[in-house]
Order: sequence, then C-alpha cells, then structure tokens
Amino acid sequence: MRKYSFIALAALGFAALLNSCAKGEKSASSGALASNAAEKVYVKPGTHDDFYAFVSGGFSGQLSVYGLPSGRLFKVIPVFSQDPEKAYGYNEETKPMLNTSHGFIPWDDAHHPDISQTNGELDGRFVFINGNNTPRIAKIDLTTFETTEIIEIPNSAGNHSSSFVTENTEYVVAGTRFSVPVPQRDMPINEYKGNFKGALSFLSVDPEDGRMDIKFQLMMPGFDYDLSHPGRGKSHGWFFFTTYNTEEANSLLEVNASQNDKDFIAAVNWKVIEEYVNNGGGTKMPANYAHNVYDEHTHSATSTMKKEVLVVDPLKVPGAVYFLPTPKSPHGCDVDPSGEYIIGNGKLSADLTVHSFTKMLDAIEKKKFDGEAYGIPILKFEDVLAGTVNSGGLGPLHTEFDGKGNAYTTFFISSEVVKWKLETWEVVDRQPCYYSVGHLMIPGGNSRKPFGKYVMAMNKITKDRYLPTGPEVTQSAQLYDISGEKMELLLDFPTIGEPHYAAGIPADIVKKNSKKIFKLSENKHPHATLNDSEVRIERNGKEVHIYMTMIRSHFNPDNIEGVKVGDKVYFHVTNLEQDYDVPHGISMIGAQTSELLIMPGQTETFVWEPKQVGVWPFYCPDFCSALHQEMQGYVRVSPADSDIELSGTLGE
Ligand code: K7E
Ligand code: CUA
Repeated sequence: MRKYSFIALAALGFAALLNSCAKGEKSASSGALASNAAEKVYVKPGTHDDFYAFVSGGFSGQLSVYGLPSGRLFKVIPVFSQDPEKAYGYNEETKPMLNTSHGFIPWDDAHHPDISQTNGELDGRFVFINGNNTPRIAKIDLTTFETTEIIEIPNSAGNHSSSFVTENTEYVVAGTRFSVPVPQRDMPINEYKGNFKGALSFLSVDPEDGRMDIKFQLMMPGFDYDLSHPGRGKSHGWFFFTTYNTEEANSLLEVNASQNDKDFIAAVNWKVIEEYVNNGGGTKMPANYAHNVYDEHTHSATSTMKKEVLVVDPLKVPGAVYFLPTPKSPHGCDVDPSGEYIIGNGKLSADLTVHSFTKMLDAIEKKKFDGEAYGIPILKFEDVLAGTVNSGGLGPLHTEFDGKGNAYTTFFISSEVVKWKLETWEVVDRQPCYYSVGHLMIPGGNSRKPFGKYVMAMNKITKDRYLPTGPEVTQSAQLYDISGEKMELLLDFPTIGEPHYAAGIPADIVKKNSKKIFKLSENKHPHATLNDSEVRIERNGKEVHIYMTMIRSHFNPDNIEGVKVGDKVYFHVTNLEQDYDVPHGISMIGAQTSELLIMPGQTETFVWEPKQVGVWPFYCPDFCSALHQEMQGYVRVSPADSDIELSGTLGE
C-alpha cells in the first residue's frame, strides 16, 4: 500500500514537471518579465554589483563567483578539482591541497558554501564548502579568493549535511550522508542495520586565523544525515540535521527508505557536548585523515596526516540529542532568522513541517517522549509542531528567509518558488522556475540578518531556455526581485557545473578587504628569487633547479643551456611585478602540467622532464603588455651524456 502511494506520488510529480515545462514555454514566449526587469539587473559598464554570490559547482568541484543583480561571472575558485586556468593542483605549491588518505584526489562534488559569521551576521572573512565524495571541508579566504585550507573528515561518507557555520563561526559542521562501519571493516552489506554508524563532525574554527580542527565526532545511529543548519539567536548552541532512511535499508532505497511515515530531524545540543569534551569526555580513536593548509607567505601548501579523532557516544552525554519526527524523508533543514522555527522539507510530501524551538525545549523539560531510537529520545510530533504550510506544491527541498517575516521554499517536482508567511503559515505567492529547482539563496539567508532584496533559484534543468549545446546543456540560476509583495523574475543566467547551494553577501563587506598584490618583501617561498641578482640555475644530480624571475616583458634567464634528456627540471618562477592586475604566466612545450599563472609578488613551481634533444621554447600565456608576444625563451636540451655546462643568460 505504501509502495503504491509512493509510486502514485512520483507519477503525479512527473505529470507536474511536464506541466510546468509546458507553462514555461508559454510564458517565456509571451514575456513573463515586467517591462523594467532589464533595468533592474543592468549594472552600468564600469560600476559594481551590489552582492557577491558564491555558487557551488556541484560535480565541477569548484566555487564560482557571480555578481548580483547582473549575473556576471567574475571567477571560478578552484577548490576540490585541479584547474589548469589557475594551475591549482598542477603546480608544486598547491598539489598538497588535494592530498587525502586515499592519495591525491583531484576532484570532488561540492554542494554547500557558507560564509563565516560574527554575532549571527555575515562577516565576509571566509567561505566554507563541503566535498561530498571523498569527505572534506574547504575554506576559501575572501581577501585572496583562494582555497587556503582543506580538512578530510574520517569515519564519514558522502559529506552532505555540511558545511554550515554557527553564529560566531565557532564550528563548521560535517554530517555524513551515508552511514558506514566505524571503524571501516570487511562485513556483509546486509548487516547494515544496527551496525553502521553516522558520524556528525564538529570542526572548530580558530577565531584568529580561521584554522580548522575536528573538535569531536558524534557517533549517531546508521541513518542518512541529509542536511543541517545551525540554531541562532535563542537556539544558538543547537544544530539541526535532517535524516532519511531511518529504516536503515541497504538496497533499493527509493522504495525501502520511503516506508516510514516520518523520519527525524536530529536536534544536537553542541554546547553540552563541547562542555563534555572540554572536561575530558569522549574517546580518542585511531584515524587517518589529511589536513592541508596553504600559507600565503610561502605561497605553498603542506599536507599533514592526522592519526586520531575524538569520538563521542551521544548516550554518554545527557541532553545532547533528541529526535523530532518529521514527515516523508525530509531533505532541507532550515532555521529562520530568529532561531525559533526549524523547517523540515519532506521531499515526498506536499506540505512543510515547521517545528518550534520553544516547544521543543518545553517538551524536553517535561520529558514528554514518544519512545526512543537507539537510546535517543524521540519527541512527540504534535508537541514540537509549530505549524504546517499547506503549500499546494510538490517536492519541497529548501527554504530561505528575507528577514521580514517571509520564507521562500523551492519545490523540485512542481518547479516553483513558494513564498509563505512565518507564524500564519499561509502561502502568499508562487513563481515558476525553469526548471526543477534545487536550492535557493537570499544573501545572508542563513544568518540572523538576511538581505531580502533578491532570491536566486538554482535549476537542474534548462531544456529550451538557452541555445542548445548538444546533449549536455547548462544548469542555471534565476534571479527574482523580492522587495515587493509579489516575486518578480528578473534574470536567467547559466552556471558552472551543477550549483546546489550558494552564499551571497553585500559586496561592501568583502571588496574593501580584497588583496591587490602579494608584497615581494613578504614572500617567504623557499625558492623565491626576489631580485635579478639572485637568478641562478643549480644542478643536483639529475635535478635541475631554475630560479627565474619575470617582469614586463621578459623572463630572466631566457636562454638556458646544459639541460639533458633524463633531467627533472624545476622552474621556480617569481613574478617581480608590484602592480595590480599584472600576472604573468609560463608554459613549456611538452610539460605534463598546466601553465603557471603567477600573481605579482608570488612564486610558483612546475616540473618538466624533457624527453627529446632539441631547443624548446617557453612563453608567457597571459597577455601582459604590448610586448607580451616577446615574452619568450628557449631551453637547449642535450643528450644524457653531454658535458655542456649549465647556463642561463638574458640579453647576451
Ligand atoms: Cu538539495 Cu546537495 Cu543541498 Cu542539491 S542538495 S539541490
Ligand atoms: Cu607576461 Cu605575457
């Protein structure tokens, strides 16, 4: 019977999807846009956008930076994937960033960026983002827009309920989507139930330098922990996680994990656990995970393997965890700006469940429990329910807030954004998305202080919205003006990869801190060449180290002789420029790497192993001056037994 109703719901959803596509075609051609929509997104040449939007790349593994309202793309920040454009993961300095316990992993699936906060408001220091596939959390420094730290999460698999930050960035959270044996071991898969564990990891963030560290891992029952959000204001100190597959099925989850009428939102009191841990609680467990840190002064990353993690059994900490029954395999787990309402979006449901934090505390205090799961108390649904939004949509996924008492929820199946009122739970507006929307984002939407001017919806399917590009067509974002009663669609723009969540922030908070150059006087790279008198070439057996500089518009040296077949040639190249926006590049014929793109004052290294005798050119691939085409040089490669002396010259 249950199975039947699920299939019926899916079929209904499919019909709705077709329906919304048909609607889309019609309104696209008949002009759903208000006549002044173009004006509202037009940012005059030479002027700046009001907001930065950091949009996850999903399976591209990167984070892209757009301006709002224009939708202009400014940068793709490489995070978990190698990027030849920036040489990230190709140069010797950044390769350690992609080290893991599984070796060098130059890809991941990045979903949820979140901006650091102070007192519950965006502070614009860092963006954090999760890697799902090989569980990791990365930190991007918003003075350089570069990834400066990646930490691997042990005992985790499918790091999806991540990487959301608490009100003062005390913690960044990483909850496992897939439960696994902990510790990992060889065991039959069908013994999953009762034996697998779901680790919820809390990573502390140093208030001074932002350094991350796994403070503790809470070992929860073997459910799937899908999404999470921090409490704020009155609920600061708590973290909420949606679960599905509380059935603990290990096969055909589309049916077997949809049996229970209700799954749970897990409410975790991290303050209580923090206190327990600070007083010596928890168990140190052997582990093996990488902690990779990029140093702006050495322009280099180091990777350290960590060998231990602190594990906490929730049953040992009274008051640490409660389960809030939530209908129909909830996906999104969102907390309103006041911290009172916790919204669970049951993705197989038409309604939204809103829990009350106050009622939750009250029920806990009165010990009104409705049984337990693996020893964790379950609260009564009716006791914690604040209200239900009868939305009339299908497949609710994610909710954001405008700070004016309204909430906005995406519906994947019925392909729309629905606006509703907190406390009365009434739906007040709905707008179609083209098509199949996932997350949506209001700048500051995950904080005490949202900037409710725009909402950006991120769509999975675009079909006919753009010029076709073969079987693979772009995903997209859509921008709506939400300053009035009714949402107004302003703009469609294509995105990089598949955006899941995004994080937006007023540009003013970030742009004043943006670095223009790296100071040469602060360059602590061990292979830096800080002026032309330090230029040199050294041989150490078969290793050759070229200490090279670049400035408009030449390399020093630009003629190199004495390199032999079989050598391993390191180019350590320093850009001596100290002007804004004057990077130089270097690329070498036949080198099995990418070009380097070196910022003013920075040093980078690539390795070239010449296989053939000859005279081989290198050049600058970044058009840096009127004489950029003159920025070139040659390396003479001689036979392995040659006795030609190593030399480097310029202008001789
Ligand atoms: Cu809904 Cu990964 Cu947040 Cu995609 S997730 S949409
Ligand atoms: Cu330097 Cu082109």
